[in-house]
Amino acid sequence: MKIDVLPVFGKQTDNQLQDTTVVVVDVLRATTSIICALNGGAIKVVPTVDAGDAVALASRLGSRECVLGGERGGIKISGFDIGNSPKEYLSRTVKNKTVIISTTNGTGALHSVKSAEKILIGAMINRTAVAKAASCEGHDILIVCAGTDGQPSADDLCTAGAIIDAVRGYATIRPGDLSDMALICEALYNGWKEERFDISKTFHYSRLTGLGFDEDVKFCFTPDTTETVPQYRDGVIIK
Ligand code: 3SL
Ligand code: MG
Repeated sequence: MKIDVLPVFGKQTDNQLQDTTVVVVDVLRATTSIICALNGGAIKVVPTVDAGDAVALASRLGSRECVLGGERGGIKISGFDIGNSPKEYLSRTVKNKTVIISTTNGTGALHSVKSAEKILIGAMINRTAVAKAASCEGHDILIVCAGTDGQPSADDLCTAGAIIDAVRGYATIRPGDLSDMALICEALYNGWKEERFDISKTFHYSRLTGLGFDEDVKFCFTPDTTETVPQYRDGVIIK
């Protein structure tokens, strides 16, 4: 089983998405929040790239049916019900509702791979569960990272490494199966786990703590707190 990591979405070829299980990662914070929405009882999550599309869909469905969530630059979009804190998505607000979410990078990453047959939602909180689900598919795995504003983001790369490390428990990985980027991500994860690499100094992580989201980043970087592995299909994310 070959494993590759795309450090920033958007550069994959259609070939790379064929016969491949795709895992989309935006650990800070979109994919973590999406997992939380489904754990919080949301019926489904609809990701949109454009905030205006999210608003239009929400007004079609009506406020009884849906919750409108999202951020730009980490801050809740004006007029939206909630921002992008995972804990907002675990709250009663989302129970039995359709969650419509638009975020700076994460929802773009999801849209960029929508032609793939199997798309799983990955984060640190479900790293072992998503690794197991991806391994069980028996195809090669491509981890697509959201990145931050078009640049690779250490938080996503570290999470990709955490997922690859967990895949080792479910599949045989032979020499040459991991791409250089996959090996780099795994090394980064091991550095973080062994406290040699301080993730809190990296750009997006420290931007979020600067905005007061210390609890969020701690939550997002606590491994294996859930077994939920959402799937993205036909524009909708379900458990
Ligand atoms: O980029 C995204 O999609 C967001 O998850 C970014 S933030 O963590 O909410 O700032
Ligand atoms: Mg991110």
